[in-house]
Amino acid sequence: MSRIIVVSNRLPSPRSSAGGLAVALTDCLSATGGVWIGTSEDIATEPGQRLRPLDETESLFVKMGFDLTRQEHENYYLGYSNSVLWPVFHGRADLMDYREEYDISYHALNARLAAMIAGLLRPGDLLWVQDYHFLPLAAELRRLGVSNAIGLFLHIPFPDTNDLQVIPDHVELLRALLDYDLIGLQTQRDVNAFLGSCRTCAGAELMIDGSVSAFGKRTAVASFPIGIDTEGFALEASRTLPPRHVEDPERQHLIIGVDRLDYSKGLPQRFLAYERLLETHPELAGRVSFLQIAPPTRSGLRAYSEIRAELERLAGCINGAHADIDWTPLRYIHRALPREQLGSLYRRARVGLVTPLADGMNLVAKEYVAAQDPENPGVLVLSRFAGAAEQMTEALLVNPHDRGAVAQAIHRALRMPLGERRARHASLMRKLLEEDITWWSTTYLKRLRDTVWHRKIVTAQ
Ligand code: ADQ
Repeated sequence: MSRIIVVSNRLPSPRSSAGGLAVALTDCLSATGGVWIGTSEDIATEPGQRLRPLDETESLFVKMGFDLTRQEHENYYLGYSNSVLWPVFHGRADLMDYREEYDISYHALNARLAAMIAGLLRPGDLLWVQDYHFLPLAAELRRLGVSNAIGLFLHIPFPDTNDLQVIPDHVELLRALLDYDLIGLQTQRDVNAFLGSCRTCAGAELMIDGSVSAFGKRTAVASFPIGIDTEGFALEASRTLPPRHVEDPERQHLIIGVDRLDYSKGLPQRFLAYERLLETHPELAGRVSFLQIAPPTRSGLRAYSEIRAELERLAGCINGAHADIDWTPLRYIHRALPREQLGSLYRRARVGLVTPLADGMNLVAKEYVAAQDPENPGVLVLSRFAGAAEQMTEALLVNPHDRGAVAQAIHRALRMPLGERRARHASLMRKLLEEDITWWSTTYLKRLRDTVWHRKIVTAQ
């Protein structure tokens, strides 16, 4: 059987948020004796030229790491990946900080990684590349003569053409993407955006089977909405007791938000919507409490320290204006929580607030629903701009920029009759169970195999 080789920025660890991904891929990788490649946590003084096998307690697949130098961390990771691609792909071209040294480092890292991977590949191996850190990886591998099947899954949204064109070398990025056999995106919206950009920027031809042809190459493109380990998450949430100090549900309704601290997650807008709720519904004073958990990421980038300062200021203002001796309306926790605590907190919360301004999928929306007690479930208030909104139509869908509408949706969620809550939860859950993380990985890999099979037949004819 052919091995599966996964490449991702981070390697899976029980602590990392790649949790669901690791669950899904462990089975496929173990069955094929596969390899998972990612950056190690060490900083090297010289760019390494070899992949290093890591830690390997009794895992059935091999984890291999490559070290970044401090300069690569600055220029490739914080620079091109997170100051160019991340903001632009999330519709924040205004935050792009493009520098030539970032661009050079990004391409050099991908070329170096390609050379390391090429030395490891056997005929028949399938390569599955994860996310925006490695857009040119397939092109670099093809340059080295690698003809194995290579697929990409992009976890973040694909930008509209106008945004994409802000990146100086966007045509080169598109040209490189066409070296993948299959490009998987989160939503149909992303597929349309990608095809639109290929047409506008590269005069690409769209084929009847959904593939795209440009630069003399052809790539299959489709959406594969990522899921979670729905059953496992639901079971764990029902078994774990909520942490102490969470208020009595009879007295106070809990509203919860859980996000990495990122400007794409719409946190200031969310805080202001909550404030609007308190202003327009004074009878809720002392009866609701909003808990926002937002661990830091990518510290070192200005956009991230700015959003942190803004949230701290807003939280202070809202509590200053509305708190009472025995009531804190908003609690804001700036660190990660253990996953098992997260599940029981979700279950305890009457409202899940997931209101990003742009998001590839958003797994918190799915985890919140999976964690609910089906007999007495809470209600999900979900941004239409999260990829999850394409599937989760029974949530209360909102425009996160519209404070009044979000406040109204929270109010509606708090007052929603039990029958309606159960019905909405049941249909959301049906889909989450059907299209879970295992469905996602098997569907993607099947499509990748079929694509390559089809290519072989066409070439043979
Ligand atoms: P992220 O932007 O990281 O992922 P998301 O999908 O919400 O966003 O996943 C975050 C994960 O981290 C969730 O599993 C959540 O439980 C966990 N997490 C967040 N805050 C936490 C905390 N305080 N403590 C513990 N755990 C916490 C990217 C894309 C998304 C896409 C995913 C998967 O940006 O759009 O859904 O990849 O494809």
